[in-house]
Amino acid sequence: MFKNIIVRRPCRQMIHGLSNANLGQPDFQEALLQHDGYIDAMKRCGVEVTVMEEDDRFPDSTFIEDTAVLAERCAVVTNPGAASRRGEEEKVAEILTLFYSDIETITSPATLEGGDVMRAGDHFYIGLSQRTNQEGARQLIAILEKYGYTGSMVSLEKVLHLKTGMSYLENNNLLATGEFLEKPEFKHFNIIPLPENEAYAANSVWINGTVLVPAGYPNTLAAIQKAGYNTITVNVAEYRKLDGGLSCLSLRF
Ligand code: CIR
Repeated sequence: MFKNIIVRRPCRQMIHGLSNANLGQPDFQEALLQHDGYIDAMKRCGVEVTVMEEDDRFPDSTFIEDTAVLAERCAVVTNPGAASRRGEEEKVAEILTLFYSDIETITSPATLEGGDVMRAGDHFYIGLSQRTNQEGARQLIAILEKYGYTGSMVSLEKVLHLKTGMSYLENNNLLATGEFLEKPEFKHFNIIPLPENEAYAANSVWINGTVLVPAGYPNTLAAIQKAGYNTITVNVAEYRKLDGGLSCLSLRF
């Protein structure tokens, strides 16, 4: 169960964030409203929400998930792989001292972004992507093992981050699409497959028994409900324009 969520308000510069989506520039005012909606949805799941102020130095800083990997027994501040995102993690590390006494860090030449880390029980899958290198995964696994967790690497072919294409919904249920439908390391999960035209919704988020699903993906919503979950739909269309999904917008612990 999660007790806390940390989010970071989008900054005006967000419209210049990194993107390969080809969906046009996000509308800042609309993005602020959608962020309000995201926070409300989180609160409905019974968590305490800490809202960090925006930081115009970093257009992508609202995608706070990439800056840390958090669990009950450890907190790890990452070293983002995208050059324009280096430094986002510093303010996050400060906030984390309110919640954790010891904070570990990923250090160069290692790079790692939290979007590449998917937890299932006490095991952490780490995607090797354009943003997370082998050394990043190696450092994270070594840290996790110190605290009694395990980790393994997953090769990625097409997606930005591991969780762009899959989400663990607890109870052995794994939402997956594309390249992840066939990977042998995930075969033991009960896979809820999503069609290519709803691939964006593979990034949904389990919070204390409820699954937050991006608005506009009816087949995904129905499949998650059929698997027995309460759901809340959240409109994050402006963030999709920057390749960001639901999970990217928060740290959950
Ligand atoms: C980026 O390319 O870094 C941002 N525009 C999107 C980050 C999305 N984060 C995530 O999937 N965890």
